[in-house]
Amino acid sequence: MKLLVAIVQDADVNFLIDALTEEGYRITKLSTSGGFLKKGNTTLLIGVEEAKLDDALALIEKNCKKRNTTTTIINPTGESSLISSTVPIEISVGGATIFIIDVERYIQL
Ligand code: 2BA
Repeated sequence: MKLLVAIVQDADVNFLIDALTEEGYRITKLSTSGGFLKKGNTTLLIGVEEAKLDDALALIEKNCKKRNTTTTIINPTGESSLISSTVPIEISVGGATIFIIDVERYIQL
């Protein structure tokens, strides 16, 4: 068995959970925040049999979209204007960041 730790955008999570549960996957949903943007996102824990791993990854890929957003960072040139020493940057977030971990044992008591 594998444990997928999937970090997804809040905008995608309900569609993704519906798609996964319809196919019989079991999920734990955690409310999390990204360290860079410091905005909410969602982390899903999904235990899957190895034979179903590729199907689960395909569902995540299908339901999680890339989106562009703008944030500000400290001006890397060190030049500060009178108005602000931060500069806007555009970044692409998602579809999903996924860690795939070997599960040593899976027990339900
Ligand atoms: P955040 O840390 O809020 O990052 C949001 C997006 O900001 C990232 O999208 C990436 O495009 C950009 N970004 C992150 N760190 C950056 C940096 N040091 N410099 C420039 N741009 C940066 P994604 O890569 O799609 O990541 C989305 C979320 O997935 C992240 O939210 C974080 O919560 C999680 N994540 C991504 N990679 C991770 C990792 N290696 N370990 C733990 N969590 C990770």
